[in-house]
Amino acid sequence: MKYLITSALPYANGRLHIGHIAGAYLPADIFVRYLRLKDEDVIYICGTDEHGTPISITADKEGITPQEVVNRYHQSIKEAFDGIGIEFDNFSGTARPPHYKLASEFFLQLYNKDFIKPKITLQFYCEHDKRYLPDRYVEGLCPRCGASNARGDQCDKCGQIYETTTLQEPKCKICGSTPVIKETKHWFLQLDGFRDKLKRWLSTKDYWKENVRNFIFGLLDQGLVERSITRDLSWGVPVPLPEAKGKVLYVWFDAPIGYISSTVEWAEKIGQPEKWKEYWLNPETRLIHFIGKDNIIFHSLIWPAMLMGQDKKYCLPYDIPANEFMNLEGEKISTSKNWAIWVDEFLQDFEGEYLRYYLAVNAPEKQDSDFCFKDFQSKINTDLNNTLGNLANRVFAFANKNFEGKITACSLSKSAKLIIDEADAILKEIEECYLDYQVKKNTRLIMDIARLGNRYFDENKPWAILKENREAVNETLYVCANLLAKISVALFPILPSSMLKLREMMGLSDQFLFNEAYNILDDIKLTDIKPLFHKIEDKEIEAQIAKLHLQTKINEGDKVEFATSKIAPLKELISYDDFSKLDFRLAKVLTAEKIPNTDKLLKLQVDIGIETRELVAGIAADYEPQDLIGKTILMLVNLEPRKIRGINSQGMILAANANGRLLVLNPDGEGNPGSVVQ
Ligand code: B3M
Ligand code: ZN
Repeated sequence: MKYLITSALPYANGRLHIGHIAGAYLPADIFVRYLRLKDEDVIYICGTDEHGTPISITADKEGITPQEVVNRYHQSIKEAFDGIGIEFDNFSGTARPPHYKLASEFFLQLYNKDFIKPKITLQFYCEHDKRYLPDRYVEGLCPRCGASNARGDQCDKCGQIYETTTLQEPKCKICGSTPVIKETKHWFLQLDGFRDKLKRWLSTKDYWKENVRNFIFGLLDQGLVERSITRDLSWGVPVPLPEAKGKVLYVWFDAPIGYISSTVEWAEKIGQPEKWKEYWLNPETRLIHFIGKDNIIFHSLIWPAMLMGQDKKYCLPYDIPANEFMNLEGEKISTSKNWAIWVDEFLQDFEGEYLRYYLAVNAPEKQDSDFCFKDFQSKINTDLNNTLGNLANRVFAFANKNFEGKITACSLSKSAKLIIDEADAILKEIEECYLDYQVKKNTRLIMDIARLGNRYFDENKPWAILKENREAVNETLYVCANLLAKISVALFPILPSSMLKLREMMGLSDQFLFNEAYNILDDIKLTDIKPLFHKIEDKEIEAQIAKLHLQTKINEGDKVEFATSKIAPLKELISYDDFSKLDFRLAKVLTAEKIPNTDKLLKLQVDIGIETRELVAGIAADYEPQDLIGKTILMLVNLEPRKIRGINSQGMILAANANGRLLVLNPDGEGNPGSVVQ
């Protein structure tokens, strides 16, 4: 059996954050590492997704070429993957010539079979910028769920894709004006032509994850509408038809073809240029796409249809284990608000394996999960240090001190045998979970083995019987060493480099298979014992939380400056009910001081009539503390408190942004603190 594993191709338009890793990359890397331990024939393929409007927009903004944007991010993304041990067999990119060739071939074969048809369509056009506005060049309200900031092609909130011109209240993203609708010619993939084949194929997928199945069957019920697969853009794979000058393939049409072109590149690199066919043109191949939930529709309907319409008999996806999302400190990760943990920055402060462990413990497998720094600290300290690290330390230290680092293989007593059997039973369960993408459960099961070892060590009290029964003590150490060896295999897919270190200390080979975890060890000679993990201190975590709040704050500041040359667009209507929830009051500033090491933040104490409040205000660029003391200002007093720079900020003072300068609002006359603003 051959496995062809892919992870969603990250857009070469930004850095990687933890949400990406948790959703599509770490789960795949773990799965691949497990398969390799089972001696399976597996390749792991990825690359950057180098087309699409956001890349053109970045290039326009920075005055560089899209290719330069791509080169920059391809490199930084690759480094981030290396830093956390995500190891692909090939990491390509979709702006390379062989990919263009293959994407054109895909288009033409579908076109020649009438699965792609042209149509005159209506498209947003900006009179000001004199250009069509594909996808993300336009923003508005989602026609399906009404969410704001919906993009031209897909809504982030409900995940639906739709025809751009159905977007409500559209705005040009370049200049902010309302675009007109104009005619243009585009090519459409006739998904309906694959209806029966798709349905038949999907009906065999009863083993898919429930979240994925539910999503697809919902889509099928809505009907298979034709999808526009070309765009009026200059960056992308040119539509391979003479009458389509100036148009390129839609990024989502060419991107999945990148899975194949990257495999072709891999085959060439290893000097066996035909080898990609053994995977892609083999009906038995288990093609598994690891993706985030927002990519389900493309991988489960459009991409399989594209494959079905080719002359070559490509294999179809065997499974699509899409994950849900990871939030951050209780809020949705947002790159635009800079509410994110960037992998490259995180790696400057913590070991990559700590991130792998926490993202595994907290994997968003069945529902959204939350990255919480305090919980991160607690999982690393409790599981890795106090449980696993402790077992290794105490066994190794004891053996070093009393047995010169030698643990001798011995026949096992009944009770010792029971421990080993229990661990082996857990190992079996771990194997099932790996195959079923249940990494989260596996972290718990592996810690169960470590806990078993700690308990056994405690119960046998080797320190108490050392003098009278060295053989019994050796047996205790030997059993624990066996448990550690099992863990070094079972945890390897999740923490490869720490587990290699553990094996090295125990003199075990770095070439091993999962089945060897069930073997009993020979004599052990410990070498170069070092702690496997170290604790994360409170202050390290506090610094991270403060950094997160500051980066999003600074980002807001940046945005304010950016928006000042124009009047900001009006927000959507709210109800009287919504308004009545806001509790605005007059407040009097009692004290004000700068928050050290920040440019924009002041700490204020204010009197709101019934009590004194402390809060952080981002107005230090425009106000000296002494200018504020004694002033009566307007304040929202029922905003949920938030910790900013270690201060519990309870409320928000109101200020107008006048051309980038913040003006604190005052009442027009005397008023007692606590007076209701209505
Ligand atoms: N570039 C990733 C995303 O939607 C997208 C995946 C393509 S996989 C073929 O964030
Ligand atoms: Zn415009």
